[in-house]
Amino acid sequence: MDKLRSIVSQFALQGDIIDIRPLGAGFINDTYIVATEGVAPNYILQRKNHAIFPDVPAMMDNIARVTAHLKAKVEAAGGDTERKVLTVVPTHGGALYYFDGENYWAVCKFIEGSVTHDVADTPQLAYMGGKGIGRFQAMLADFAEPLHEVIKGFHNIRWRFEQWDRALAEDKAGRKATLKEEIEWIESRREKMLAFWTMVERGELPLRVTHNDTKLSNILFDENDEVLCVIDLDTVMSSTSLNDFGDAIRSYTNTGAEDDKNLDNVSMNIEIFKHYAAGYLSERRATMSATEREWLPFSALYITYEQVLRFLMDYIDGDTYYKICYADHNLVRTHAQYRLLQSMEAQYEAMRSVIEELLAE
Ligand code: ADP
Ligand code: GN1
Ligand code: MG
Repeated sequence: MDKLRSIVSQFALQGDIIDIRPLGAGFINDTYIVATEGVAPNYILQRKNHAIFPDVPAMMDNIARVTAHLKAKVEAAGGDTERKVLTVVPTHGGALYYFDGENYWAVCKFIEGSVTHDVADTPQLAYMGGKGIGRFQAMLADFAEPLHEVIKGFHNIRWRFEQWDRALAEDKAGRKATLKEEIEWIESRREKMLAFWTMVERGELPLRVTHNDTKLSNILFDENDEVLCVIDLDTVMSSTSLNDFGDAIRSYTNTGAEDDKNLDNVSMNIEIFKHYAAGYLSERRATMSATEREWLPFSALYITYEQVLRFLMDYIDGDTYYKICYADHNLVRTHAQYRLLQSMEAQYEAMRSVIEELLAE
């Protein structure tokens, strides 16, 4: 606590600190809420995962520029710039982060009266989430400056296969021999997934400013399920907007948990798919290319497949990337996400019909 206090004291905060407590259950960073006395704002303190984000200053530069752009948009529309966009709090010296010799830290304002959800249990919530991500992308459509690539090839399956081939060759944890079936899940779909990414490489799918981690818990809602703002901006980069759609579908439509041990719980809920897509298209429809529209349903398969690969690869590597809670956690996640992928594949034509109907409206 004293250590955290001394870190927080580097930042230009208002008010006296009462308490610093851990918050949330992200897989990557360590998040704390910093409570202050009286009317001063409360804050979020995060230890940014330097092993995963090799260039934290570049990442914070992306976040600062993107949030400045969003604030200008919200202000122009007469919205509340304190609640509808994340506010990064600099250090006393004006830096966007503090390096304590070992770790990188960053602070933003805590948005009061906000809630996050782990499960999209109502169609309304899915619709609102889709609208929130659609609006986020729409507001950033005229952001023309280049963004730093904070994690190399984040949703680039060609790069993921390079990592994958290396992981299999090295077999660091000696687990490969037990994973024949799971490895085949990946290999049997390799060409299909590469074909999708080839469209991005050829410019057939345009590059846009994207969030890249659009799971439900990365949106703050108000008490009426209206979206306040999109958070966890660490991975904001340039990519295909379809990744944000696909990753949200992976997260929202799952009838089970991402790490469900009971695979019977896991499937894709097509109703939730429909409502998320309706919300998303209400903001994005006019600005999407024909190719983007065509590949919306496939993006859900692509990102879910990528997630199966990433969890399995981390298991093969000996659990070095994702935080785990027990020994086989990454393998359990692999199986649960694979079950979701199978459910999406089984409902692929239904997803296509939903999108066609929505676009015909
Ligand atoms: P991680 O990268 O570890 O997922 P997040 O940035 O998503 O970290 O934050 C973790 C959780 O902390 C969020 O799901 C949300 O509940 C809460 N949180 C983060 N930032 C804010 C904020 N500015 N205001 C209110 N709650 C927040
Ligand atoms: C991580 O940071 P968090 O927990 O929101 C990961 C995502 C994965 C997700 C799986 C930087 O997201 O890519 O999809 O876990 N973020 C990073 O739940 O790797
Ligand atoms: Mg998060």
